[in-house]
Amino acid sequence: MDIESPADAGAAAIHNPGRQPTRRHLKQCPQRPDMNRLAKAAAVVFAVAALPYLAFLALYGLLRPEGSPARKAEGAEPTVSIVLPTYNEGDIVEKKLDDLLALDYPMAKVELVVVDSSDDETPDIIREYFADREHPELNLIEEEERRGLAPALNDAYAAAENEMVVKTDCDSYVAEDALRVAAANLADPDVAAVSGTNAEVLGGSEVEEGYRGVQGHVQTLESHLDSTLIFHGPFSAFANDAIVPIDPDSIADDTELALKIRRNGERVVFDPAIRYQEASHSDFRKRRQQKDRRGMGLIRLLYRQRDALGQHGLYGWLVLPFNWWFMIVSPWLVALGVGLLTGGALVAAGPFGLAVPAALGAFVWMGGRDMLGSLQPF
Ligand SMILES: Nc1nc2c(ncn2[C@@H]2O[C@H](COP(=O)(O)OP(=O)(O)O)[C@@H](O)[C@H]2O)c(=O)[nH]1
Ligand SMILES: [Mg+2]
Repeated sequence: MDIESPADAGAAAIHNPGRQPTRRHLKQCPQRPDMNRLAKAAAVVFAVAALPYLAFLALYGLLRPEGSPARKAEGAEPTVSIVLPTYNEGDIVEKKLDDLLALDYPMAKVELVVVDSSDDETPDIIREYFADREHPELNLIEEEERRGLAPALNDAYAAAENEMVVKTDCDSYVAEDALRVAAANLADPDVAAVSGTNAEVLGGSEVEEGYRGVQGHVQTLESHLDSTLIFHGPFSAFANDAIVPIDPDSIADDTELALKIRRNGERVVFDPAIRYQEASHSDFRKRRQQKDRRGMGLIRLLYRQRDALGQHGLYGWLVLPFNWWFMIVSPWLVALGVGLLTGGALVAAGPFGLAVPAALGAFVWMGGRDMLGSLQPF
């Protein structure tokens, strides 16, 4: 962009009273190199940040993956251990038990392993609920004191005796056919773990198989390439003989277990036909804290398991690098790009240049409050 200096403007006005810039004048005008360079650098940084996403999109278009990649065996009916960790869930645990007992599965083949660290009436409610029930069998592990979710889960997994182990959170509800669909996936000898999708409606045939969200598409593609990374707290199913202990301080417990199983050589996949509903905090601040904690847990897990990069086939060559890019690298690149763009805008427009970070701040603020409509996935 050509901008004249005051001295140039004076000279041009003398030779060219109509103040039309001459060709010579245009050529000689000094540039504002800083702004140009900053804007160009920002464009390059944004383009680099976007590249892996575009590559992933292209791969998706090429492969058009649908559903689970497992060779599913409909009718598979292994014995099942449902693992339910509870911490002060007195208000909702009964509804959760109702939900589990309503699952379409022979309850004689199911045991429920509850690991409880509560100091409220949760364990009493559970004991009373099962007092006159024969099935499913209850194994209630009561912790003396709360040590955190990961050690509690390790104990519950060690106690689980059946072939398929399903981990579920107390504040979530699972579609009636979820155990059957999970069992069909695990019947594939190459697959040792499967997770599902957060669905708007449970149990209705009006719900399509496919999950419309971006994450569902990404996890479907990852699974078809090899295995997916993220496993979800409301429903994750594992082959019992594939389970290994997770780090006692793990925050991303379900994902960590799946990742370790993949590292041991078996596939861990996503099936959009497994549906659950997760209650989210109505309080914005709590929801934000929950998302931040989960995000930090995943980032820490990726970092701790960084030696898996480049190992284990396409999982270590594509899936893990993509998640590194998504969660760790590209956010910093975007921040750098915004910084450069803001610098350029400040040079060009003075204080008005602050409109750039202000617009981005508003976008992030609205995104945090689910106010972006169809732009929300961004
Ligand atoms: N046994 C046990 N269960 C826990 C502990 N902390 C959380 N939970 C349970 O783990 C599940 C997931 O916890 P939640 O607070 O919903 O995690 P979030 O969904 O990630 O915010 C719930 O069923 C909790 O009751 C703990 O320290 N010990
Ligand atoms: Mg929860």
